[in-house]
Amino acid sequence: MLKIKSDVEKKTGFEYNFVLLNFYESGHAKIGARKDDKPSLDQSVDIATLSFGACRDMIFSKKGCKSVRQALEAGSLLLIHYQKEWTHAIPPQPCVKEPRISLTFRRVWSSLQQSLDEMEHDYSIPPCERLLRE
Ligand SMILES: O=C(O)CCC(=O)C(=O)O
Ligand SMILES: [Mn+2]
Repeated sequence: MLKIKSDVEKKTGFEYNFVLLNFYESGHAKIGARKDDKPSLDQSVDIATLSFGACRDMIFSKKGCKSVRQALEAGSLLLIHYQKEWTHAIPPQPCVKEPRISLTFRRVWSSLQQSLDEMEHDYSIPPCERLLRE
């Protein structure tokens, strides 16, 4: 993981201190629209998303604008610069049968615990997974 982090930092020019792994078992797994605007995130550091496995689409949306669809292929690295009005989501794609993993590298200001608490809220991690982690 440290080697991947260092490669991502070389490519992007940012330094990261937090990584979130999302596992999408199939095209049925999705994440809803979000802004990644938690207070713990350093918004001056773009979030870098590295993709593995199945190609999935990310949809960028803003009120009054046409949505933008970006395919995230295996091995691709996407940089998301924080913008107040835009959200991003991974919609369901039931025809996709293969799993996908994404690593999103972030820079957080605050304590690891505070960042984890905020993300837990954002991702609605069920209590059993929370217990396993503790
Ligand atoms: O899985 C992805 O590619 C993106 C995940 C994401 O944007 C997030 O977890 O905030
Ligand atoms: Mn995100």
